[in-house]
Parts: sequence; C-alpha cells; structure tokens
Amino acid sequence: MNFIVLTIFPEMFNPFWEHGIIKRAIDRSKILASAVDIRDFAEGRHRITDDRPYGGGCGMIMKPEPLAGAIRAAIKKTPLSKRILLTPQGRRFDQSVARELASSDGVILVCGRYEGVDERICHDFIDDEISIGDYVLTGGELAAMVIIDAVTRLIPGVLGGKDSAEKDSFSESVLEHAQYTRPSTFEGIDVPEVLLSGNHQEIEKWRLETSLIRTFLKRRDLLENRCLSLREIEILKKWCHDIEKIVYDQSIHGPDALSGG
Ligand code: 6GU
Repeated sequence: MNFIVLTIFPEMFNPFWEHGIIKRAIDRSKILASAVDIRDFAEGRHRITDDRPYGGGCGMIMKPEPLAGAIRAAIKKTPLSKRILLTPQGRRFDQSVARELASSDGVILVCGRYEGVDERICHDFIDDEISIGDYVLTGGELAAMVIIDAVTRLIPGVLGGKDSAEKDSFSESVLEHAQYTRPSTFEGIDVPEVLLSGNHQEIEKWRLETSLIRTFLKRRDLLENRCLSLREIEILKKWCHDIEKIVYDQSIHGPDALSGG
C-alpha cells in the first residue's frame, strides 16, 4: 500500500510517520508513505502556490499548475493509485471507505489549503473527493493523517493477530465492549467478576451484552442499521422482557409502592 500526500506543509507528517503503528508499518514495509511539497512544483523565484479568485471574493485559491505538476509526478511513481482530493465537500469517510482504500494499490492524497482548489484540478486530476466530517479544517493535512491511520490498521499484518480484520467488521456496527486491566480493585471499584472467572463462554457472552447495551445507549443509529445476529436478537429480547417485567410490577403495585410513599 502506497500513500503519497501532496501538501504545502510536508513537515507536518514527520512526527506522524515516526510514531506507533504507522512507524512500525513503514519499518516492516507494510506501507510506503511520503509527503511531497507542492511548492517544489511551483514556478518562479517565490514558488507561489495560491492566487486570488477570478470574479473576486475573499480568500486565496490553490493555483492549478503546481498541483498538476505534483499530481503528475505522483502518478508516475504509482500509476495505479487513486487520486483523492481532501475537501469538506467530499463524500464522508467512514470504516467502509477505509476498507475500500485498504484493498487498493495506493492513494495519492491531495491536501487542499486556503479557500479551495482551482476547479480544473478537481475535474481533470482527481478520481474522488473525501471529507472526514461536517466541519471545516484549515487544510486537508489532518484529514490525510486520519485516513492513513484508519486505512493502515486494516492492512494485513499491521496489527497483531488478535486485533485482526474479523473483529473489525464486527466493531464497525457495534461499539467495543468494556475493557479492564490490573489492578482488580481500583479506588474501590472491582473488575466485573465474570472477567476473572476464566469461563471463556461466559466472558464472551458478557462482552457481547456490554457491546450491545453501549451501542444502544450511545449510538442507537448503529444498532438500527445493523443486521442483528440471532444471539443479539435473543439478548435484546431478554432485555425487553426484563424491562417489561419491571414496568408491569410497578404498574400493579403502584408507582409509589417501592419507595413506601
Ligand atoms: Cl478533508 N478538508 C478540510 N479542509 N476540512 C475538512 C475536511 C477536509 N474534512 C472535514 N473537514
């Protein structure tokens, strides 16, 4: 997998390449990654990369020639890579887009800056436009890092065995279950007993239940769009039953029965 980032701030990527999983993926040749300075393709003594918009208006526009030169050079290096413009106008990046990119040969990520990019670049040099969410960043650089990070961890062999893809496809539509590590008691709060039991079947069941309840409480939209498994339906049905019982008992004995009022 080859990532080429085109940016006027290539130095922003140095600490990104040099830490954690990304560094390890580069060291182990799971990914190739480079940030190329668009300014290297700009003409003239001042190597200007932006200019005023035709028709007037505030803000500066990225000039087409340096971008075209940078993109052409990147295509020469990686002819099969998809050319992606990072812009708040793009389609929304999510786990399924990350998977799509992870299965490609490579991507050329073009970081927009200023108020935008000359439209002729968008038309003739770009295959796809991606946004990382509905807010406006000062440039595409942080979005490029988000995308490279999310895509890299999906590449086979980048994460350890336990974190591999099969768990991923699950975690994209339900939230990760609660996690604990030592000590078993922290500030008076114990780790749930089941996790210390060594009963793997019970532990797995507990994890699925906490995943589901969290998803229901924090991100109900994920649950609504998910194709539920039989086991998940059974768990949800049991909750419905338990909640109905509480409500039923309350309505029989009266709402004040338990408080004694
Ligand atoms: Cl990809 N670029 C910019 N400038 N702002 C954004 C974005 C991208 N995604 C969300 N906001």
